[in-house]
Amino acid sequence: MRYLVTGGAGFIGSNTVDELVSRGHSVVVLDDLSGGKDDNLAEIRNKITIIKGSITDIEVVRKAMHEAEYVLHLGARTSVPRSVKDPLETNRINIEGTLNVLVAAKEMKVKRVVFAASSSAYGETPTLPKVETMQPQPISPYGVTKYVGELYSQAFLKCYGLETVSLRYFNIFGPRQDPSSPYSGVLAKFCTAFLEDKQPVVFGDGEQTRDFTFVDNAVHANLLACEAPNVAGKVFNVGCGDRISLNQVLAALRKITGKPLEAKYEPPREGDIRDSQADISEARQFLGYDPQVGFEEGLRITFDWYRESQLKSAAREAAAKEAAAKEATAKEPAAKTER
Ligand code: UD2
Repeated sequence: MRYLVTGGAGFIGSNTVDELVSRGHSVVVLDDLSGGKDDNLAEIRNKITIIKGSITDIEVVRKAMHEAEYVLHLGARTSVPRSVKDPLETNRINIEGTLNVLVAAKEMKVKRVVFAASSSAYGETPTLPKVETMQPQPISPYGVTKYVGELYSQAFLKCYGLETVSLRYFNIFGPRQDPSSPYSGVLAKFCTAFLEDKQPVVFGDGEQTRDFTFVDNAVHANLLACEAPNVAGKVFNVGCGDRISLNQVLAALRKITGKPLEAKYEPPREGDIRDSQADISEARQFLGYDPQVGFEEGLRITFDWYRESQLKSAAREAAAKEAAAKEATAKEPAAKTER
């Protein structure tokens, strides 16, 4: 099978591409590397086609989609606070970009588009857990764009017969989630804070809760959503069905690392939701989805991954310094002779 993965060099995208490749599929990645990294695909670069370009350019999207049977549309501008700061940019990438993907998919008659939707669509609806039949009430520009993506996906099924499935991811975390931006996901931030013995920053009182979901579960759902029968036009929650507070996350990290780090508490962020928890019965029933890795195990794997990657980059830096020093010494006699 041939898959196009938009945002395939990103966090969830590259983990999905790894799995597709390991199952022997042919994969094209479309990514403008604004959030994604070439490095995320380093180990499989020779096995896939990478097109550097943006989903906001429909010609690029058409080219990338050539002969694709399935499209996993994961390319997006993530982050609630970033969308609050720059709603136009989030709108352009998440709504116009999604529309381009859908238009191209309709033209190319792809079998199905799986759209990366978000739990942020629910907004501050008071009921927990969140069920897909609840009326979405997004409270941030980001949440609005993700919900509009679902609506467009459903409209394309109705108007053009294009099969689409939307997956509302609930706070996905794991290896390759970028910790370096002020807009990075909280678990990436917390893990690296513990590694570097820095105080983790908590926005609010830390009692807000999320259904933190390890990335393998999202990958598992992505692949199921491509092939499950009778799901066109549907929306599914992808989470674990649990609710964990930031203070509980910090306690778990203290346990894993043995470090008694205390958090620094700052005012809550605009657009933030208080609580989030998925009801995953629909995904279980229609997709055959079942969370593969629980929160604590996922957190351990993730923390170990950040530690390993820090060690690797320190080793790379040391090797580069050594090489530079050797080169300088090798040039020295020549420089002396010239004088
Ligand atoms: C939203 C979506 C999520 C995904 C994501 C993409 C919800 C419930 N979830 O995640 O499914 O689409 O957007 O970006 O809408 N925080 C800190 N310290 C930090 C960073 C964050 O305390 O250093 C807090 C933050 O204020 C929030 C919580 O941690 O209360 C989670 O923040 P996040 O940015 O990791 O994810 P969130 O929930 O906005």
